[in-house]
Amino acid sequence: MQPSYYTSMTTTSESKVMAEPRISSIDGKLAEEFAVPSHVEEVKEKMAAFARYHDAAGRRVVLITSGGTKVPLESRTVRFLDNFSSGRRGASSAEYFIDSGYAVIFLHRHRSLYPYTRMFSTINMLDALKFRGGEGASSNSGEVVVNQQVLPNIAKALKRYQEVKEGKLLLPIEFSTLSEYLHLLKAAAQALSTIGSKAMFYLAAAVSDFYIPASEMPEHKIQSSNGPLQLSMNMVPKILSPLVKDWASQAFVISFKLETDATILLDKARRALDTYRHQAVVANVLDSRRGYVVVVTRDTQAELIVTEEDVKNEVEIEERIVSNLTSAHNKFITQQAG
Ligand code: PAZ
Repeated sequence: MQPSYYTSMTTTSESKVMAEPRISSIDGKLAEEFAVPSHVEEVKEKMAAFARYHDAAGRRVVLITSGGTKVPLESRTVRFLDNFSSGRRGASSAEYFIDSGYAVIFLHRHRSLYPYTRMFSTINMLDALKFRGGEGASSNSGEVVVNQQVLPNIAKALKRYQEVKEGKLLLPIEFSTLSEYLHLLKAAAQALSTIGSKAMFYLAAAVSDFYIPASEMPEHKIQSSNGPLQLSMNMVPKILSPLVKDWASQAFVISFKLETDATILLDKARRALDTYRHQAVVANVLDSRRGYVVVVTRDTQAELIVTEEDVKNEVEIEERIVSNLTSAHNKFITQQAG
């Protein structure tokens, strides 16, 4: 008999008729079907201490999620489902939030783009270095220096990176798998609940909607000798629901919505707001995401655009997204206090 993952894909149609699961059932599902990372409590304490420290200094804290999740198909994982996200949006947004006075918890996919190093990610390290005195000098001094022609902006980036490190303004936390992402996001939400409305959640990661529960996953590498592979995957619990209602109910929460079909995008963004009752959705289409997004709230809709001229002037759309959201966060905090 074939194991259950060889049955045909049925989750999409089933999920349409399923009601939103109750919060407690999501908590149960997380514990039962998604392996808990061994360091989750330690990371939670680190995040809570970070939030306390910056709150005492009068700083707001934003939790940014960034990059794509990895969904294993086997428990001794050889193969997994992944997605396109580079982490650029999360990494660049982290820099703009810090420039706007926030402290940032950067929950990101291992090896995705990282604040301050992101612009150098495509450069081969050995092309960026040279021997002092030029090529012929290699055997003499052996002293290695940066090739400023390859890395013209390195000094500026290094200076800013060191200032941020000195000010303890960036707390990087890594995930790879969907399970790690879900448990660490829950831990982050609980850790930030102590600072109430001064916490912002900026959920830019591209998170899988489908997974194979641990109990149904084959242990060993799936064998091609069994014939064509048909996968049946479960729906990932909608973690935004307990995050907004339970774990961080005072916080300012922004989700992101990505579609490839522009005609359904705004409708889906509004539906997400209706369902989860959070503060805003940043809606974007895959191909145009670097130049156009819409920030949707219950009463407003703001189109943010970066033109070719802006790009020549090194303006990035994340600067505009962050500016829009930090203003909205200000208003939110004032309203909550009043
Ligand atoms: O990581 P990136 O810069 O390549 O892309 C950013 C993005 C498109 C993943 C983000 O803007 C986004 O829409 N995240 C949510 C994706 C989703 O709906 O699942």
